[in-house]
Amino acid sequence: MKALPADLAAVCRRMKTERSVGLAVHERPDTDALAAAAGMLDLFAQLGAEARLHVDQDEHLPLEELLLPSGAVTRGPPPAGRPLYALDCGSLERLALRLTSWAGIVVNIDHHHDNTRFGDVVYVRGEASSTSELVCDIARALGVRPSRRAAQALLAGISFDTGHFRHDSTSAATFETAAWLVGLGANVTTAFSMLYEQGSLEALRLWARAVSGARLLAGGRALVATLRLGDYAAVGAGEEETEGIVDSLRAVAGVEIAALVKEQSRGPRVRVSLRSSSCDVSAIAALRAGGGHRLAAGCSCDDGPEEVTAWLSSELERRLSTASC
Ligand SMILES: [Mn+2]
Repeated sequence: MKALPADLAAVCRRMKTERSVGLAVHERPDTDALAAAAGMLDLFAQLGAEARLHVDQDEHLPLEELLLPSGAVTRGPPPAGRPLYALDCGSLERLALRLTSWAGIVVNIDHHHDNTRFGDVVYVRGEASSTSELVCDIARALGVRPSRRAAQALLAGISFDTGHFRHDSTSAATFETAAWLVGLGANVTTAFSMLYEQGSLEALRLWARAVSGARLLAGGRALVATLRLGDYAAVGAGEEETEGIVDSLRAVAGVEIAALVKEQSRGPRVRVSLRSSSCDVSAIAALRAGGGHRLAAGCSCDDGPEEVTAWLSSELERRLSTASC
């Protein structure tokens, strides 16, 4: 048998000794983060350890009932000193828990290339499709087969982070992992429907408003749309119903960078989502203290939507006027 990579072996060793752990995910957790948590909850249950997912009081957990077993979430931090498993989170400051340090052991399992490598045990693979895929690697290394329910969640996590197996992070290993999950009872159609076919008519109308107002920049190499509070109100959509809009903009022929500027009524005044087919947009997000992946990143700030759109437009014009971005 091939020897396990040292970092993967270290995570497995640590997990086998646990009796009671806390899991945590990044703020505003997405399907991959929650699916990774669902997978880890299942692995710990099978290892005979008690595990719970801890998030702040006000965090919204999308698809919670579908992804997570009931009663698995605690609002607030774990008891002091308990091992904390951070999932799909680039830094300790971005956790969906107000912690800046943790007295207990921290285990960092993630696939963000800009992960700060925080924690005592670090299993980070910047090239992996998703944290859900990494949890599957851990399961196989442990010799544990996820339950059918956990397998379904993990498949959804991989589907979400790869845009259903189309982003460039989708590797042969990703397909092998998906095949393994299907073998454990997960269903691809169920995953697709859960993630991509539950939109509301209001969300579709919001998409139409964003698309119709989008502006081409840099000779057609960038496309930027802005949603203001009045846009959500006009169609009756929620502020979170913007999933997929920026990807549609990016899919236009010739567009190398797409951006969606979203005004918000709570939290930071504006959030920006960036997508690219070739350029490192995490570098643009970093200019406003954001981050993410090379081809999919985001940032937020308290300036108004017009100011942010103007700043972003000139930044994109400047970057795309040079030969490479
Ligand atoms: Mn992820």
